[in-house]
Order: sequence, then C-alpha cells, then structure tokens
Amino acid sequence: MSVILVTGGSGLVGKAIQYVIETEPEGSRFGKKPGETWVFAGSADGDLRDQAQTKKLFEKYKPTHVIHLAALVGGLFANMKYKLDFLRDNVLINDNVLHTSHLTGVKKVISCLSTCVYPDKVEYPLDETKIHLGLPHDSNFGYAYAKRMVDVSNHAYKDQFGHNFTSAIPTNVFGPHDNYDLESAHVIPGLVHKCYLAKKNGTPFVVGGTGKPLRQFIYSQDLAKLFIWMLRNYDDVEPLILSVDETEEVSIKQVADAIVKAVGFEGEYTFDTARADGQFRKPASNKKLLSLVGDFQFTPFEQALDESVKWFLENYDTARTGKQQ
Ligand code: NAP
Ligand code: GFB
Repeated sequence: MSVILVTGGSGLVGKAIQYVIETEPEGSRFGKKPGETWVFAGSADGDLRDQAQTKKLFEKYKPTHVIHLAALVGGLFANMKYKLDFLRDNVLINDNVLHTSHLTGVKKVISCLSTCVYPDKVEYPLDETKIHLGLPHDSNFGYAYAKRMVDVSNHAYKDQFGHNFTSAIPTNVFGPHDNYDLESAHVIPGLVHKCYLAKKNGTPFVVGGTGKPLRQFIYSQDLAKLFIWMLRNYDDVEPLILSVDETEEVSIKQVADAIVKAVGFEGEYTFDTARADGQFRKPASNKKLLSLVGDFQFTPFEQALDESVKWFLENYDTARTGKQQ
C-alpha cells in the first residue's frame, strides 16, 4: 500500500501530476497503480520551512514515497531581487523534507532541481555530470545553490544511510495553473498575462530584454509523466535531466511571437532593453533520459502553448495573477 506525497502539489508541476494521475487509465504507464494513495500538499497543509509543521504533515499522511516539488519559485526578475529569500527559504524547505523523510523511513524521494543551477560558463550541452563545475549565473545564485545542496544531501544520505533519494532537473516549465503574477512570473506566463492585458486595454505589449536569449521549454503535463516514470523506474542517486531535445531551443522573440498568435493580439509589440536578459542560454541534453525512458512523445510547443493560453483565459478570475487589471 504506497502513499505518494507530492509537496508543492498545488503549483504548476504539482497540478500537472495530479491531472495525469487522475486522467490516465489506472494501471497504465503513467496512471495510478491499484492500492496507491496520492496526496497533493500545498503550503496551507504545512509551511515546510518549519520543522514541526513538516513533521506534522508526514505524521498525518505517513508517505512511503515523496515527490518533492515545494519551493519558493520565480522568474528572472524575482530571483534577481530576492536572492537571500530564494536561498534561505529553499534551503529550509529542502532540509526539512529530506530529513523528515529520513526520520520517518520514506523509501524514495525525488526532489526537483532546475537547469538554472548549472554553471554559467561550462561546455555545452549541459548534462548530469556538470552541476557543480563552476559558479551559477549571478542572476539566480541564491536559488541555484539551494538546489545544488539537494544533490549534495542526496549523496550524503546515500553514503551514510543507503537512502534512495534522487532528483530531477527540468528546463523552464509552462502550462495550466502557472504563476501569472507579473512581478514573480516566468517568461511564458508573464508574457501571456501582459499580452492579454495589452489586448484588453488597447495598450502596447512590452517584452523585457532584447528577445535574444535562448531557452528550452517543457510542457508541465509532459514533465508530470516523466516524474511518474521516475517514481516507478529510476533508483539512481545521480540527478536526471527532464527536457525536450536541445535542438528545440527557442529565442524569447520566437516565444513572444507565438504568444501574440495564441492570444490573437494585433497591437504594437516592443522590447524594453533596459530590463535584464539574464543567462543567454542553458542548453540541456536529454540523451540520458531518452536512453532510459525509450519512446516518449513530447507535446509540440505551439499546441502546448495554445492549451496553456486557453486555460489562462478560461480561469483568469481564479488564476494566480497578482490581480493586475
Ligand atoms: P509553483 O507553481 O510556484 O508552486 C510552488 C509550490 O510550492 C506550491 O504548491 C506552493 O504551495 C508550494 N510551496 C511554496 N512555499 C512553500 C512552503 N514554505 N511550504 C510548503 N509549500 C510551499 O512552482 P512550480 O513551477 O510548480 O515548481 C515546482 C518545482 O519545479 C519547484 O521545485 C521548482 O524549483 C521546480 N522548477 C520549476 C521550473 C519552472 O519553470 N516553473 C523550472 C525548473 C524547476 P502554495 O501554492 O499553496 O503556496
Ligand atoms: O523565465 P524567466 O523569468 O527565467 O526569463 P530564466 C526568461 C527570459 O525571458 C529572460 C525574458 O531573458 C527575460 O529577460 N523576458 C522577457 C521575461 N519578458 C519577460 C517577462 O515579462 N517576464 C519574465 N520573467 N521574463 C529562471 C531562473 O531564469 O529560470 C529561475 O531565474 C528558474 O531560478 C527559472 O530556474 C526556471 O530562464 O531567465
């Protein structure tokens, strides 16, 4: 009788895992297995920066397996502004979840890193062996070091106690239930929200930076399936990159063009080059993933973007918009 606790279960990636587990046929490749109980916990179920609240959450659900997604998460501009919060909140959350998993005998933990943890100056493409080979990009070193410490902790728990604690490394993620608050949003939800407001108010659509940086984006529902696959099949302490192929890198300008099309915006569209571009690129190789998972169909970018914009327009009133009108 397995109990799978998904921390951060109320967020972008958590909601996608819940959607897949609840819609895929029971017993299928990405579906729920008979006898499994899945628990999706948000911060209302317990502030994981607090050890006592973390312990209480684990005592309540007695998880056998944990998919640990909970984190202080934000886009480039939020990371640049709140480096200490992104470091400290995430160090506290990660240590409480891993140590409570250790104390309560959890059989497996999959934590979630990000390709922004990698060194800024390293030979591309990024692969699973290069995480600690240099300084992260200055724009998000707080978040990056907190996430790197998860990999260090996993190896220490393995060495000292033989625990099966591992981690996944997604690229930039997008999809339904994203964070659209213009201050803290990532580029896709941020630009979808800005484009929607520009269309609604007849104002210019302004993209931050030069539009030249390159990014790889994975659809939250594809990422969700890969987390479920890892839960069932991946028992190595070494992290695993979860991403589309590195040839799928797109420029921020291409992303903005696709959003203009998806939202149906016909007005003026400019770049605010006074805003930061952040890291120019962080191309990640999914060679190890494909060598293990075999055949996996990623959702085409434009289809995934259309579905995400449709969800945003249909759920605007309840979505995390930070209430900018
Ligand atoms: P998100 O939408 O912002 O969701 C964050 C989740 O963490 C929410 O469920 C939130 O709960 C929970 N949480 C935050 N602080 C908490 C606290 N102190 N105690 C308990 N729960 C807390 O984030 P996401 O995009 O789904 O990210 C999920 C994971 O993927 C994170 O580990 C993130 O670092 C990683 N990641 C994300 C991206 C991306 O592009 N989004 C890329 C790479 C990796 P409430 O909503 O209830 O507050
Ligand atoms: O998604 P994003 O915030 O994160 O920004 P990063 C990506 C690129 O989009 C940057 C440009 O080059 C931004 O200049 N951009 C243009 C915008 N307009 C906007 C906008 O309105 N909002 C935002 N947010 N960006 C983050 C890390 O880096 O990647 C985090 O800081 C996290 O820690 C995340 O790991 C996945 O890809 O630059």
